[in-house]
Amino acid sequence: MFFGGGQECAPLRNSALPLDSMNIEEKVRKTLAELGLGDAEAIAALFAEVRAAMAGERRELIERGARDEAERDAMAKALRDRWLARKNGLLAHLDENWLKKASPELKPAVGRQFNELRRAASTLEVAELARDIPLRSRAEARDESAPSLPAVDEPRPSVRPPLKDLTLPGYRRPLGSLHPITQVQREIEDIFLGLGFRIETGPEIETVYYNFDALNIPESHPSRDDWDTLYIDSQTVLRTHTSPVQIRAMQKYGAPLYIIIPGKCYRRDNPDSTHSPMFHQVEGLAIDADITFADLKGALDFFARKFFGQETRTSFHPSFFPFTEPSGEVAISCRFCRGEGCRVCKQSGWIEVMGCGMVHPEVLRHGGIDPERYTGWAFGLGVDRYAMMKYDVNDIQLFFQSDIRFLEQF
Ligand code: FA5
Repeated sequence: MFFGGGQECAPLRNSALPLDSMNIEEKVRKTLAELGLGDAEAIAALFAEVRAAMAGERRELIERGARDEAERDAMAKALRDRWLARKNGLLAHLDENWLKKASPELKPAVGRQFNELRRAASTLEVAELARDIPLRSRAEARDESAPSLPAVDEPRPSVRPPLKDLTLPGYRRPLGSLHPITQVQREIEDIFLGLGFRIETGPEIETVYYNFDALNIPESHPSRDDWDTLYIDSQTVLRTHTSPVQIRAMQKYGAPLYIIIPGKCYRRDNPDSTHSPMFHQVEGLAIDADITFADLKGALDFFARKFFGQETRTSFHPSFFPFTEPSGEVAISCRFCRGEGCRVCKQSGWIEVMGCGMVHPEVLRHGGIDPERYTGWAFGLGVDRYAMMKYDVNDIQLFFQSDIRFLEQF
């Protein structure tokens, strides 16, 4: 056999052997009293010896490897049985002679040690051993017949890894940083948190009802087209915007309500320098008694100055969204030419930064809020485009390519 003793425990021939000259098989067949061990320290040392023997035999098997799966499974079973077989395994003898026959004072200490040993012995289960014993390569297996190599059952010189120098310094793990999109998202959130808004989130896999119908987007609207939207089935989509969370939050909390909704959105947009099929939005929603378009303008002007700088001017243009009435687009004065006109703002002096409007009464109704009592405003912006403006990045794709040379700049 390749490890210390046979599969069966060798019968003990000489009961008067001194402790040092006995092997494990002999020791487990005697009681602790017969071994002359009467204190917890000596018992701990004895168990440590057993654990070391067990680990050594396991290591030997792994270093040796197996020619093929059949040999590997046989090796694993043999070692397992030697230690764990119910009838004649080493642990069974140990239980019988050391634990069961221990004196009442020593029993707790022996029990603790025995449990620890049993835990360690779980690494001798066949499946675990078979996983760890490597199969030698086919080429090596073919060469085994060559006279220069030791025969399978002959012990091979074991190759042990060099001892570690514990005084060497550890590996330094460089600290990472937040992704630029996350940084920008948090910056936007912070501004609105400071105004008393709270953060709300919703599912990215959304029903057609919340993504479209409840937002007053009719069946005939082009955004519902297969061409624009990623459908999971006829009633389920990857949300195309964060607006469905407006309805979910109205239904959950009622009015008054002041929330911002950050999150991922998905559209069937071909990737280019300003479009990605997955992108990020932050939605804002304020509902209360007597909310007017003046509140919307004031809040978004404050936000733009905070985010883009105090010198920033805002401009509101009419637009259309089915879920707001009236609807608008917000533009900010171009940061690069300060409104003079340049390549970035296409000579207009303005850059569009979000869609907004007063929440449509029909949408309030879908959210369970009485439009006669409450009014509200909402906006939606693209976080990725904000990050492009803030960091002067000219291609949105760079954010999603996980190129460390790009990301470590933020
Ligand atoms: C909307 O999605 C509306 N839900 C916004 C809204 C909310 C209006 C509340 C009124 C009230 P729009 O389709 O324009 O609107 O998208 C908003 C922003 O998302 C765009 O301005 C743009 O910055 C960003 N965006 C849209 N598609 C993409 C894309 N494929 N890649 C990157 N960003 C995108």
